[in-house]
Amino acid sequence: MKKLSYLLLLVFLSTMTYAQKGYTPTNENLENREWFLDAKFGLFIHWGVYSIMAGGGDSGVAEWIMNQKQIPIAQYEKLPSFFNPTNFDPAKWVSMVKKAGMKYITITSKHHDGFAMYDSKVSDYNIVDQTPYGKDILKALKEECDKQGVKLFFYYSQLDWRHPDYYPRGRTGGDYTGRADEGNWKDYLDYMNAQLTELLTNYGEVGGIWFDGMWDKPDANWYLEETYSLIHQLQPGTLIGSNHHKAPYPGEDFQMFERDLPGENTMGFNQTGTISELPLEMCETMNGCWGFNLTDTNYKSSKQLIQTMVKAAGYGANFLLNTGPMPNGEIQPENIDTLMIMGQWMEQYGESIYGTRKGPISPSKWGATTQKGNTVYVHILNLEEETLELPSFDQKIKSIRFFDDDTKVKFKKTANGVILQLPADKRNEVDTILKVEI
Ligand code: H79
Repeated sequence: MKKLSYLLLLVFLSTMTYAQKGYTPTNENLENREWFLDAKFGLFIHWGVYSIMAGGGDSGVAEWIMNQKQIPIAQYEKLPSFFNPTNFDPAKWVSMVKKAGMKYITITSKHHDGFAMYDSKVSDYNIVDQTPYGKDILKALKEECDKQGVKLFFYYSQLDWRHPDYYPRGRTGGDYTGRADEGNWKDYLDYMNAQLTELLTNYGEVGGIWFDGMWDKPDANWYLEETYSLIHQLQPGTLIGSNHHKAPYPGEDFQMFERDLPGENTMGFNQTGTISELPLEMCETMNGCWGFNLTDTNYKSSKQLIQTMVKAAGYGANFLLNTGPMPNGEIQPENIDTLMIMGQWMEQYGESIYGTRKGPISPSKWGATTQKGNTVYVHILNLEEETLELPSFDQKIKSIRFFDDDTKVKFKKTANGVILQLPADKRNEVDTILKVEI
């Protein structure tokens, strides 16, 4: 009887626990969170067999092409045999990342199409078994990252348009895929956990796991408890984040925002207004696509991207900027140009971004603030007037100087704070940075 009630309790607990309850991050994990907070700038990489399609002439299509063009699995499966990125040079990629001032890379290990970009033993639907290239690009990239001191995170899609056991189906990957109307959800989760185990066992230290796709089946039981504790058991230091567009669940180590600054919802799917106390990250595209698209030339300017990065830093959030490498293994030249400009900016102004935390004044239309110790950096991004009134800080202001030439900023105390004099000839087109000592 006792045994039965214990069993019932276990069953009850396993259906009720939705995430890693009572999760206490290890010291190593907390240290990695601090590292993450300091790092501020990373490269997101969306690369898969969809890259070959290059959007198919549709500027709004890339890694979603299978679903958007309703390509059955039986046809989509032909793609891997065309994937042969002979110009892939991980040393070049990582050097570019370093020159851009980025501290980490997050790369797609498996996207929604279910194709593994690494040597997976639990599924032969992977780059080693199915492509003429035949090599594990994650392994090569990780080796180079280790050499050059860049951390590597793995994106992993929980959603899968190909696996038969991803059933009942979610909002996407429907009948067109050609799968039978049956499947065992727990078997799918076992498969996913087995792939995650490979990623956390065969590639040395993994910076983090970047989950995506839970929104496809928002009401399913994802048994996050099992997945999150598995990951933290394998590598306690690995940071878990999930792009479920909701407030973080226990077991997650950072919170992410897709193509929106924290708290904003211009995309329509970042429904949660909750900004948690966890480290934050915003991801953004350089044009309108994540994967490589041949016709989407709607590139954001380096000025726009720098300003978004600065605003993200004003929220304390990292900026994870995406590129979709071409099927030949090279990074799009337009993206390299942008990254090099951002890298030059970071070389000059990185002091006001790296290692900072959000500043005393929340980001608003005119700009943002960041802080490191007794220095507050005021970033003026968008201001026509030659004066700016700042609310008073908690601490007394000792001095205010222009970052660019170290000259003093004239300011007047008011009832509410200070009014700064910002003459036009002292202004910087991208970001006028003031160094405030408190
Ligand atoms: O990997 C990139 C994208 O492929 C993936 N996340 C980034 C990092 C991504 N997939 N979808 N989205 C981003 C946008 C989400 C749209 C949604 Fe919906 C709106 C999900 C739920 C509501 C569209 C409509 C999909 C389901 C219903």
